[in-house]
Amino acid sequence: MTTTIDHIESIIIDVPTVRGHVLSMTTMMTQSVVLVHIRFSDGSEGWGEGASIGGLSYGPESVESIKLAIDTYIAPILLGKNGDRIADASELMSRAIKGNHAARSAVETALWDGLARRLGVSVAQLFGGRIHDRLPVAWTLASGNSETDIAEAERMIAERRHRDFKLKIGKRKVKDDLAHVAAIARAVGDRGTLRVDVNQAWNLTEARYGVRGLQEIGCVLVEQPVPRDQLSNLRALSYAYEIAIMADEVLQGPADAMRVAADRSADVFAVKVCQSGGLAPAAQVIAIARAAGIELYAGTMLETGLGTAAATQLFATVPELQWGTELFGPLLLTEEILLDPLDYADFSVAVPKGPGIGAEPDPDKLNFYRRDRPGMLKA
Ligand code: MUC
Ligand code: MG
Repeated sequence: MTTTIDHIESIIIDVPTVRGHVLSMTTMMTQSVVLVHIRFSDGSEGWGEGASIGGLSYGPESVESIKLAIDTYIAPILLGKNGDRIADASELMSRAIKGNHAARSAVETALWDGLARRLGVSVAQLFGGRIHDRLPVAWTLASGNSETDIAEAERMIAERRHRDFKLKIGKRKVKDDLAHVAAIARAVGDRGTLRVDVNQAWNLTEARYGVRGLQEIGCVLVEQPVPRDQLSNLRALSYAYEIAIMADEVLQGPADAMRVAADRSADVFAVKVCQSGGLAPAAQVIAIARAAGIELYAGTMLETGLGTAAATQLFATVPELQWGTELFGPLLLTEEILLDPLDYADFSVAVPKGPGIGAEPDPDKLNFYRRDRPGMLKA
């Protein structure tokens, strides 16, 4: 009997962060995400998540637009369709909906979760089977203050939670950012590695000065130093310096991955499930990188444990993640929303065993944090 997609619900939740997360384009005090719940005709269920960062300051999608795309455009074309035929559903979505990768990704993930649960296997199993049981996890230092960041790094190293640190820079003058990175580099020494994410904030002149300075400090990688539409500037930096240049915002799925790989405009890809348009498109981005000899890093849109669990399922199947992962999203939030939280220890996260993505939300937490919580609308 065919298992059809019977019901698709999208829920915006807003969860406070453990501290202000200062990025070049905004400061986050809360992370908002969209959770997608699909019910199938045989009674099975699937969960997915779509996220953005700082409203519309990071990219073209916000949680409000993700929800609207799902409710108004995606759900109507998928309801009644065969839930086991994810390739078909994905093709329907990409023909009817341009862009909106996080929205499509949230639904696609819920379809994979549902299918894997029905088969009694993990999503990793559907992507070829896990190679890794645990994945290394970096942490982002982004309090906006060097001393606070150093204290945070010390704590993370002492707790054996993280030893690879990504510093968010690009908001201050380049020379002030270099002083900030140098202070943290001196404190961390060879107990960890430092990378920076500029979130597109530099022009080419700033980037040349900044990347050279970062290289001299001993920082090992610079993420998306220039705007996403300036591919030739990204390429100029990749060829001019030894320090690794990583593409993030420029990678909005396999077609972009192909463009960046074609003339090797970056040394490393930050692969994000949401930004790629789903687990299968992210797998294609990974395949393009591997074919081009571009190194890999599992990026995050600061998803809750749900989206993070889904991402671990895919990245567990990748032979080599040369730069590890930053799948720390749930740790940035004041509250864990999963029934069974992800296991972070020994500088790594365990890939949940499944079935499905191996995670589901705690209904009480969901009810508490949902934006449309009864009583909240009238307040
Ligand atoms: C980004 O641009 O990579 C990932 C980690 C973090 O702290 O922010 C995000 C966004
Ligand atoms: Mg980034």
